[in-house]
Amino acid sequence: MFDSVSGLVIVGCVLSALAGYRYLRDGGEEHRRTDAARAGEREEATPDGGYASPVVGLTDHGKPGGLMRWLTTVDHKDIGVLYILLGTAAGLWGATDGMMIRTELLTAESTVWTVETYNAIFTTHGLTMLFFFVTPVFFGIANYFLPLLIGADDLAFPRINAIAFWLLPPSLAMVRGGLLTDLLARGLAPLPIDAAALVALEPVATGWTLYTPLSVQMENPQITVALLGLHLSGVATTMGAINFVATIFTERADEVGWHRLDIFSWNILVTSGIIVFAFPLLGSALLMLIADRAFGTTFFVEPGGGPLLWQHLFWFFGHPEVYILVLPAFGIISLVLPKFCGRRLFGFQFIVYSTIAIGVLSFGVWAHHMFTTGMAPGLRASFMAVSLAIAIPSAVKEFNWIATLWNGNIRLTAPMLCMLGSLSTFVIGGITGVFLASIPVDLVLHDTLHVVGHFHLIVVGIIPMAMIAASYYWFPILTGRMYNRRLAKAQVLLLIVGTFVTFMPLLLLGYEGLPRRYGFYPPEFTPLQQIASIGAYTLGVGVVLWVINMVQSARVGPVVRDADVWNLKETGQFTREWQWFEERLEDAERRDETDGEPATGGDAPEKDGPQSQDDREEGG
Ligand code: HEM
Ligand SMILES: [Cu+2]
Repeated sequence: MFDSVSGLVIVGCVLSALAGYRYLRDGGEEHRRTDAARAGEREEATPDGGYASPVVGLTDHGKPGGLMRWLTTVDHKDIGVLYILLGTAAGLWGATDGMMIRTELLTAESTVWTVETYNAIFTTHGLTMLFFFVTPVFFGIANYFLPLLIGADDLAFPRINAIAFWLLPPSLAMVRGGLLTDLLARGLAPLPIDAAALVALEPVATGWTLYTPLSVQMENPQITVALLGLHLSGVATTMGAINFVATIFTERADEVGWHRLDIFSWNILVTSGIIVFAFPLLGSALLMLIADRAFGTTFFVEPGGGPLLWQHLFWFFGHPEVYILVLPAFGIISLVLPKFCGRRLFGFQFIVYSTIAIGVLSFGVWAHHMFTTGMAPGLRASFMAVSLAIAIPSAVKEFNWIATLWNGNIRLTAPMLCMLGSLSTFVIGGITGVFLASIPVDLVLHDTLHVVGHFHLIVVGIIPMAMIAASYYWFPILTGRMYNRRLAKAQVLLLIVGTFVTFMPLLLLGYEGLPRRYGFYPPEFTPLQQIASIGAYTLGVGVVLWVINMVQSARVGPVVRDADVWNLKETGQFTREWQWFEERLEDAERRDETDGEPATGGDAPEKDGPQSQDDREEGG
């Protein structure tokens, strides 16, 4: 059953990737013409980003067409789109796992999936979401927009950028093997090929934290494959991060000094810094774990280093990882929020400092995941102190965002609704973290659904929300068209309601003592569990509506002709990426005038074309 549902998802992902590819191919045609036109006009690369550089093969011009273009591209915008597509597909896959978890939890008994399958689903859910959804999508957004924001031609190392991306699909396949190999083995069944080795690979069921001794003792050979896949994804992520650091340090336009670096790029810089220190450590720990499994070493089992060594190494990576996930989202919030308040970000400098402080402190709190392991009380208390301290820079951000809203001229557009949703879930998600950081509370709540509620309020309430905000905010730049605003608002509201309805009950279930990671539970917990599942389905509907809006609007949404879609010029917030877009539109217009063709060959009816004033001042 697990296999067939997931099989359907895979088929769905492949089909949507194909549809996306076809769309990109057609859209790409148009972009290429624009860039070629521009390259003809201006030979030199200009500092406001994304221009064709004279080096053939590194940017837009001289690209092959069709599939070859996407397989061989080293252009930051193309790679950005690839990252976003892969990350989104992985996210939808991981979300399907989530729905499957919540479906099992509708009833107190283990009725829908077997216990083994349930263990596999929550494991692959976590691994897929963390390693293949969140960071790839943010890397995609950063790939596309960071060079535009800082006035760079491309990333510092375009080829490394491409390699870093292309390592991800194989690592995803390795981590999600078991399922994929099962499908492959079934496909091979009619042929005279021995697929026994493939059949032996079962989905990993260790939990995303891969705790030893379980992850060493379990025989399933797929675990080793998945560990290698995770290692590979770590290599890819580290390469990407080094590239962002190098780009921000060396590729900024002359006029973009450190004091003028935008807030999104600051967040990507700090995130990349954390990655550079955290991921190699995970990589080493993974290799040691593989050695324990494959060669009988005892790094993480008795009588060697023992299971606690794994926990220390894992969480030394694991806690910084949660900030690797969330800081880019904070960056998007800080960038987009002021645009719809008609005023500058309150306390820009403090937000930058708080981001750096989080980056540093995030390496000093890992043992708050291990308060119940019996470590020395003095040590435990110091981890508690640093964990409470890390809430301060987080709170600084929240207060600065609220201050930005204060007396602002708020426009309730879809991206702005995402911001308001994120700000509200962050209050609860963040404060539950502070409670958990105090030892006496954590001793009671550790390993209960309360912890799951805490981090999901943040990872679901903020991260996809920021991504979706970005998808709407920059939709005109990405597609040249406008999304369906009504559908967008409805969709965002569903997500906000869905987040609270799904994860608030988990906080309560945890208080009542229900442990995490079980597919069955005492019947008295049924009502709250069912509410949570209804919330999850609401989230699901919200996500499907988002996908529909994206695909449909990219195909037939009204064509954007005025780059100031959000009326940013009025408040002096028409930032670089929009200026770049404006030039691109002007170029297209000039080109069409000389060609004597209408401004767009798109299939949108003429009357939908120009942005009307009402459209722009929506909600204002
Ligand atoms: C405001 C600062 C925060 C504090 C003080 C804090 C504190 C904690 C503590 C003490 C735990 C361990 C609970 C336990 O297992 O008993 C925990 C778990 C967790 N937190 Fe936070 N947290 C904070 C913010 C965040 C953020 C921003 C994220 C995500 C972006 C996050 C994600 C997680 C995750 C994923 C886990 C659980 C990992 C697992 O066991 O599977 N936390 N947090
Ligand atoms: Cu932590």
